[in-house]
Amino acid sequence: MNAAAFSPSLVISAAHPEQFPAEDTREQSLEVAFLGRSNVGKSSLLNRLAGKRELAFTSARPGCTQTINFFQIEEHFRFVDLPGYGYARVPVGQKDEWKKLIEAYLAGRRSLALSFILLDARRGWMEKDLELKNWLEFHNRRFQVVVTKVDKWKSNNQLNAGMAGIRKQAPSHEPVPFSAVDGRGVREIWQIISKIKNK
Ligand SMILES: Nc1nc2c(ncn2[C@@H]2O[C@H](COP(=O)(O)OP(=O)(O)OP(=O)(O)O)[C@@H](O)[C@H]2O)c(=O)[nH]1
Ligand SMILES: [Mg+2]
Repeated sequence: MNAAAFSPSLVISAAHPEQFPAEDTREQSLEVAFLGRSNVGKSSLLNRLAGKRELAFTSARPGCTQTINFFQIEEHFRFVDLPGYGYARVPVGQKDEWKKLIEAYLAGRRSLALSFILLDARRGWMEKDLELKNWLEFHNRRFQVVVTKVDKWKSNNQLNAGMAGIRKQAPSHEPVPFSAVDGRGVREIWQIISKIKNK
């Protein structure tokens, strides 16, 4: 089928691993996941890349995405929006549920080809982000670091200093600066995705 015939759409909002869409073992089915702290801008990045403003729900209130949402982007290619971590106001029991759900996805999903770890420009690497990075490395999962909300840096000097600070904390992972407000970084991020798609 012609990829152009596709309009990005929600496949399912999964609250339990049994609800994850079946993995197609015949076709080369690929998934790209968006990971990071609550409110970092995962759903906004996904929408920008998909070119559809309200595909995934976004909110100024942290804890907006509470399920794992699978979006079909092309015939054998999906974006996967996950709940954020590190949101203090979620009840402890709920936090454990999310952690189990996210880990079930990240550990077991064969079609997961690439994850984005998102860092807020104003915060950089935080403890939970480093934990996630170590976890992905341990499980041999490919990932790319994206710094979100770089429009909050008002000058090139601020941008350069901010990016340098983030680079210093994890020198082996070159981050891509991104803004959902002005679209900076979209092309670079699509280039990274294209590499895994065309492999
Ligand atoms: N200035 C600015 N604001 C952004 C950017 N990206 C997201 N936001 C805002 O940040 C808030 C959170 O964005 P979401 O995309 O919902 O964040 P999320 O990581 O999906 O959050 P959870 O689903 O709660 O984990 C919203 O108010 C967005 O409008 C950006 O690049 N720049
Ligand atoms: Mg979200």
